[in-house]
Amino acid sequence: MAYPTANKKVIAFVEESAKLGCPDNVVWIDGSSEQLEQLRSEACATGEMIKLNQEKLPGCYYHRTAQNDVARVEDRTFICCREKENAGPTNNWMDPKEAYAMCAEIARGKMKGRTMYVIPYSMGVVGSPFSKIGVEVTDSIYVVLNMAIMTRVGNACFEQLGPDGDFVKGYHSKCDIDPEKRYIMHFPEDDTIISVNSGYGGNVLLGKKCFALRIASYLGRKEGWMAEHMLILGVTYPDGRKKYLAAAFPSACGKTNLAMLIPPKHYRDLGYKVECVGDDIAWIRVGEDGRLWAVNPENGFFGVAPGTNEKSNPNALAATRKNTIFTNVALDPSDNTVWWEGLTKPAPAHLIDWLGNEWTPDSGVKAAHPNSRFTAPAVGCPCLSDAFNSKEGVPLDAIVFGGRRATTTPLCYQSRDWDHGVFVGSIMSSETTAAATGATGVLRHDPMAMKPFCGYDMGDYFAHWIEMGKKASNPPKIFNVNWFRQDENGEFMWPGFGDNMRVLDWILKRCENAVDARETAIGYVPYAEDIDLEDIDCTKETLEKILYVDKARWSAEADEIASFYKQFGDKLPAELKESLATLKKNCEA
Ligand code: SAT
Ligand code: MN
Repeated sequence: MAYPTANKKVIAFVEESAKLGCPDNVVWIDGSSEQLEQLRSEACATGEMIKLNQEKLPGCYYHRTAQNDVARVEDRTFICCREKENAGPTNNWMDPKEAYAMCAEIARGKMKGRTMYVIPYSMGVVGSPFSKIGVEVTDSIYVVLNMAIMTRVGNACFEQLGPDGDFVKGYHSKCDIDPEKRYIMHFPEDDTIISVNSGYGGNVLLGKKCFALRIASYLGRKEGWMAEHMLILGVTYPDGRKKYLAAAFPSACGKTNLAMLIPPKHYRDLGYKVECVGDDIAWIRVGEDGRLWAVNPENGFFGVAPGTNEKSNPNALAATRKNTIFTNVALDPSDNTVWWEGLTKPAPAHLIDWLGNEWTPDSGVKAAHPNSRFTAPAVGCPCLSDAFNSKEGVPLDAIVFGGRRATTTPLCYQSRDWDHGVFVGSIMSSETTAAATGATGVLRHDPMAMKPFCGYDMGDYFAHWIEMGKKASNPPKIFNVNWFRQDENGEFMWPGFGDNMRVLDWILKRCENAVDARETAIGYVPYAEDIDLEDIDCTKETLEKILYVDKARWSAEADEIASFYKQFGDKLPAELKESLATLKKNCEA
């Protein structure tokens, strides 16, 4: 057949893949709207997708995954580098030879009776020096249509690649959606990803976590840049100045909400605006000016649906009203639209739940899966930044880390300097969420929110962070936030959402030395009077409580960190050891 590319490596990869999977046909995705529309009709004809009410939700579709396939599977995700040691203590490892052989055995012939689609895609604006090309083969139309939202798909990627360019290879096959044979395998030394027996987002949209974080973090270390699990947002001031920050939070901790935040009314009245550059992933480089510059390599949002509503995140909600794919939410059969917990109150009287069962508010189960998702094109977001398509990205003033912590970690604090900031990121811990399989609400260490996504030894990753600070003559300031403090009754003490603007405001003021801070055992903490409390549902007394640094708790935390750090052995940078010793000493003083 005639191929849409002369790139021999692409052709060889596709031919090998077809030999393994034995599909009935091979279809090359060209990125045209006609081809995608054809695939949508096909998916609707087979029941893989349902067309939603096209008046209320134009271009929107609905999909259910298998019941056993609703989240990332961290225990079945592997880094397959030649030396086990290079995967580090926080990753599952398998020998690449063994992993290739095992996957081939699992995947062999599993595309029989199916079509194999070849998706050329770009992470980042096609033609930007930041961008990288991938080719994913898959036997799932759902994957094609999601990739066409989340990445820049089509023949322009082949033009960019040229006859000899390298790309990240991704092989995905649903196989039998057998959870016992589900594997998400990364071969960073070969720029290769293999995903078998899943049809769920983070396991199968290989441009996202697999490429843009696991493979890219490995490439970043080799090539001197960073791939991070971070949103990127811009704040425009009343005088027109713009400032940008990147923020790392674990999955399902509100990155999309923060990235699309609407400031409180009195900020808006003054002319403050927040714009979204990205909600999940940042690729960061040192610019000629010595600052760190960030791009969002994605082209859409794969956001958590439950809790998204007109109040919590009107921008995300607006983005989902057009050309969106909904996965595992509930269907409202009265008008063929979608619903999820928190969308409206009260809940509709009758729905079809994410499992396809009749549902009423008395059913005693959730109508939408807690990790149900929307896949929405970035262009549909009303607060999308002008810089979204910028080839250079945006310069960062601040980097923010944050987790879900009921106690101990204050609302906000600033690190003393870059190296201490790396420490602050490395000691992040957070309560687990429904974004990954396993128990939720369990406190675990999640350095830089990268525990599930770092493609190499995390000790080396910390060292790479320290190194990046040395390479940047004017690096961003580093902060930590915690929106999730709870009182004795388990009630959240900080209202969060748009009110987080008040904390961002303090952070950006600190970046220009425009506000004082209190030096504490853990770093610089805001004075309560410097956090704007106009028209907020939070008293100064409560604010003081959540800004308080409890040395006894932090001393215990330091011991905990010491035992967490042990696993990194010699790879733990001296700078982090020093910061830990300082923390311990400060807590005893
Ligand atoms: O499922 S994804 O990995 O794409 C989303 C997430 O868990 O952050
Ligand atoms: Mn994420």
